[in-house]
Amino acid sequence: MAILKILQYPDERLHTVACRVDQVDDEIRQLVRDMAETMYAAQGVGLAATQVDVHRQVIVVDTSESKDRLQVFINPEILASCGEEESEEGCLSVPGIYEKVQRAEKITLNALNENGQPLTLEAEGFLAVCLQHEIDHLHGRVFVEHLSQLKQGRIRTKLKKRQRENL
Ligand code: GNR
Ligand code: NI
Repeated sequence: MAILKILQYPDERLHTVACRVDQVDDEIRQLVRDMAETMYAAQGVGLAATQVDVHRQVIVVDTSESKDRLQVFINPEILASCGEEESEEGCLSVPGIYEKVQRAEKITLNALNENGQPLTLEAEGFLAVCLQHEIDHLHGRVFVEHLSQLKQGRIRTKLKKRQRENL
């Protein structure tokens, strides 16, 4: 197991589009384990492979209170979505920034689990928000890109400044 380095916005690599996984093998399962360890260590509720600079369609999520309900989604695809809901989001790649984002309220999603078995899931509430946030990462989109250009510019400046100071 290993804790992986999480890319920080505005790192250009966060805009890479992830490739589909054509075989769920031991290498992918190792990635899943490392991503889970990294997510729990960072106290996140989800993590996309893009955030650890691996550009494959792999997501881990755990929205449980007890942090013992890991969910793995490989090649996730949103089949249907309905409703609209606005909620405050944060991101491990954009530390300290919390902003309201509009998302679908309910989604139906298709994916493979860590054993390569297909699954279909209907999600709503916080899980639906997280899954949409993570799938965005796989498409090279960070949540701040749902905000106005003005806000994006401010966040960029703030994080660049902070990263300079931490050198
Ligand atoms: O830890 C996280 N919390 C969170 C809160 C509201 C909406 C989405 C998220 S996902 C985030 C972890 C992360 O950055 N995943 O990509
Ligand atoms: Ni994120």
